[in-house]
Amino acid sequence: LLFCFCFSRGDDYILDDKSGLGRTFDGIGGLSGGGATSRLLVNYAEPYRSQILDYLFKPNFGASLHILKVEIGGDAQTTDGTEPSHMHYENDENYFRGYEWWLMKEAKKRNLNITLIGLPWAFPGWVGNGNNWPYDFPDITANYVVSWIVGAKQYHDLDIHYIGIWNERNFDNKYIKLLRYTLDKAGLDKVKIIASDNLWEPITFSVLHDQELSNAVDVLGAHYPGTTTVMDALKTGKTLWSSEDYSTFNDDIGGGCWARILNQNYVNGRMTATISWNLVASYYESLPFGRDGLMTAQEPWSGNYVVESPIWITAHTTQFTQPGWSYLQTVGHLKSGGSYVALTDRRGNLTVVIETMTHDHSACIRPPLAPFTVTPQNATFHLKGSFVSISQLQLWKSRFDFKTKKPMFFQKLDPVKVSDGSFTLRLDVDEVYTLSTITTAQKGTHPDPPPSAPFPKLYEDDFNVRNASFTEAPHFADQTGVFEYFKNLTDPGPHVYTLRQVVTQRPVTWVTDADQTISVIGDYLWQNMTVTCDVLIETTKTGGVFIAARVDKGGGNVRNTKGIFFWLFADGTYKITRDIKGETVLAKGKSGASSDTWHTLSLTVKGDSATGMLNGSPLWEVGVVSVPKNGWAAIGTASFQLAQFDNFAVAADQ
Ligand code: 147
Ligand code: CA
Repeated sequence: LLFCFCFSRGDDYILDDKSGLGRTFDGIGGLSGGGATSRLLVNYAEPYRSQILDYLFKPNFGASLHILKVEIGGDAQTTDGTEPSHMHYENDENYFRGYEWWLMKEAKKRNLNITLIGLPWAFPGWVGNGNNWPYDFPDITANYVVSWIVGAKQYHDLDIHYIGIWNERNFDNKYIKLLRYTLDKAGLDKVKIIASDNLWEPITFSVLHDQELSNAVDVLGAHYPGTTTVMDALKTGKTLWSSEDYSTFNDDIGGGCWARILNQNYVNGRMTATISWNLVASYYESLPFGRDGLMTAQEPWSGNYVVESPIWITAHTTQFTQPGWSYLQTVGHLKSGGSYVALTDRRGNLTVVIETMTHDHSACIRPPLAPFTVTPQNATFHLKGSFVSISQLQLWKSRFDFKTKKPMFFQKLDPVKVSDGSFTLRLDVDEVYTLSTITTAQKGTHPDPPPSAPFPKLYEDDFNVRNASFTEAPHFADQTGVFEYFKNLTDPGPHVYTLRQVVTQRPVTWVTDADQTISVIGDYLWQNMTVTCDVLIETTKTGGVFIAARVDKGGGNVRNTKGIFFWLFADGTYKITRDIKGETVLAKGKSGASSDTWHTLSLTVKGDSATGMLNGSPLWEVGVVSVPKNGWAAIGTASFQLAQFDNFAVAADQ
């Protein structure tokens, strides 16, 4: 009898607000960019594109995110591509480039209260005045960033709530203070500053030792904090965020990582916001960090997308609490492993989120996860203080099932009856529970999207788009430089609408961009293919462009890209190389080509050989060593120079 009695009760946990509350909750978010992580999303046809956005942002539907953080495009490679700047050149301003404006508006359409954040990874070259450094002329950098915030309001009616410094790179105290001053002067005193989107140190040290800097900084944002902070960060009294986190392959272990850190970033590190890199995996999966998003939408050509487990794990928190709620002081670890957090709106509502993720099913990409054990347990929660008279709580459950691979996510169960102010739960391992007085949560669904399909084997684009909704042509993923739709006002006809590479100076980079520009497209598994494109070199003498096949790298590795590159130069020569650097030359010769006149290039790669044509006539033929075996098609330029492309076509064999 005694045995049964002990067994029915669990370990005891108190949920109480009598001795005050914990920190204010700031929300859960997703990060678009750093870089080009939403590139393919914009090319989805309706209704699929709206469905994806619903799963991300619609309240009481899916992830129902509270925060959207975006990259401020800097024309440079920032992980999975480049994003365009609103100021390519010093005298240039355009607030309609790229897709982050559109994304912010779509997010806000669904959730008027969404918190918006901007952060630069890279800057156009002129911001550094020729140096690969944004702080030599801090006034230029501050004005550049503030222009982006002003443009967001002026052209899109978007209020940016937080602004960052320089992603995972050095900060400069003088610059941060100047940014604060410049914001205030522009009437943007409500825009808060996050610093420094890197580690807890040295920003914490600087804030502790410099009162003026401390006054300028509102939030200490750390990346991949491993759920912990440092004593000095707590000592600053500042709001603490995990301003970039997750970056884990979005299978169920990725979902487990997300479940664990969403709770434990507060339990262990007192962080009141967590932002996922990335929001949605909408970039070619063979680029770096493939599928590291809350869900996957990497096939605009098929319309297929996948709502992955992190979406429903997010819902466990986001649908039951809002920015402005408070954590209770009574949060913590469970006796047999796992954690619980509790939040209140201070008007009687209560939300409890419990996770029991095991070590091996919740490891994130970084940092390494120290061993711990989780075993099944009973947990009894005692409601005290304002919560004492709550009689029932809504109950939602996710169960990762790594054994039978039949997981179940975000399922509504019968409400839990609270008797004598307490309730007991039987917790198995690898589960997530939400208990809440909030009754509005829903597991949203849209009809299944079309089935997955590879990139079409025959693909062409004449770029003849009169009123493009986006500046970039579908499916081209810029890896160095920026390729935009362009209108040639003086062209007699065939090439009025083209695609143009527009970055003319090496940016202040985040990783090492190539010395050439390149945009990739197609299927990474392609081997044999014919790539055809009309090209216009705009730079006399030193100008040059290429088309390429079997292009094997992008992202931070773009400098080391290999493939088969067919180059045409303004000096009347051509070259075939095995690399973007142009070092391994397979053939070269005279072409008779020059700048300012259109040429048609065609490149066919089959097995171990390749052939090329210029203006419809065979120009060269080589036996190519079959490395790389496969890769994307690509276009590009020989340096940061203007050039145009038209009537792109690719025909792949397999
Ligand atoms: C972050 C970047 O901020 C993102 O743009 C994206 O590249 C993401 C991919 O995981 O990572 O950068 C980091 C790169 C390396 C480390 C941490 C963050 N690291 O080695 O600890
Ligand atoms: Ca055209």
